[in-house]
Amino acid sequence: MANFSLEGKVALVTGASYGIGFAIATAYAKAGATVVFNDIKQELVDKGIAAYAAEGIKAHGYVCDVTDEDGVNAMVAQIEKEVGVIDILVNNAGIIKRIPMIEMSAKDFRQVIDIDLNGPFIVSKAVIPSMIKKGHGKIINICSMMSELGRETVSAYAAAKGGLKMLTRNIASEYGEFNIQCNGIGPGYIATPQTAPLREKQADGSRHPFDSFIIAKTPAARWGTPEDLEGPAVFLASDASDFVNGHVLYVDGGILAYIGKQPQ
Ligand code: NAP
Ligand code: GCO
Repeated sequence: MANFSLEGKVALVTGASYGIGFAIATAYAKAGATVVFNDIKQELVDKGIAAYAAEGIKAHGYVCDVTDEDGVNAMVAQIEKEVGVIDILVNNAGIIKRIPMIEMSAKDFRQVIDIDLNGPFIVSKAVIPSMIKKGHGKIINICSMMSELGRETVSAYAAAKGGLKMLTRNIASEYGEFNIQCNGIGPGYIATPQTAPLREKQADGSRHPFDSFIIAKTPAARWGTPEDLEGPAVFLASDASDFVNGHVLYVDGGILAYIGKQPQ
């Protein structure tokens, strides 16, 4: 029988004070892992530690910006010293800027690419050497619908998440021989702070037009929740997925399979 346990494993989930990262890290703790997370502000790390404690989880939190290579290397060294070698890495930290492309500054475009694509490169590069020495490792990159689809105003984000899909495949290709599996999770539209602007009630109390659009585009006819990602994330972090490599598992309620409900 496949082993879904994470007992004895150290899992680093980036940007996991709240949102999707928090849900994944919480699921990992419940599967037996020791949870480590980072965020860019001490106050958020402190809030995250308290939130994990409220779930009965003793999480290890570090202040670190995933785009700062020296800072990431120092954090990984500190984790290895204080907690243990990282067995599971989830590259979750990410931002989005919703600006029409021809109105977006190169600075804004670069910032999204830096956090959403360079960040996963930097953190993966920092943890792989110890995974090679240990003889196993799991890297899970949080991709997106925008790894496959475009839409207005998210050019930088789609470019980053499309690149992250290919970085996932390349890490899988380059390090599979060391028993390191690198896969992606592609969440659909999930109710978190990142998508709150797309779900805001209108002045007349009606749904945001984008909210209605997503309901029509999703066979499950609902937004996803961070909890919907827990099972897929545990699977990809566990020994049960040791022969799954270079795959992006879309957890989208069926959006990518569906043309969308005919407007009534
Ligand atoms: P979120 O609520 O905005 O949380 C993002 C987290 O990343 C925050 O804790 C944030 O910390 C952290 N972060 C941002 N920049 C960072 C940096 N430079 N270094 C370290 N941490 C950083 O987002 P979410 O909805 O949970 O999304 C998490 C991941 O899932 C992202 O990669 C996102 O692109 C992806 N995703 C989300 C959805 C969705 O519908 N929500 C769907 C598909 C994919 P601060 O608060 O300090 O900025
Ligand atoms: C957007 C949303 C999406 C989600 C997610 C979908 O503005 O279209 O923020 O990009 O965050 O990435 O998978």
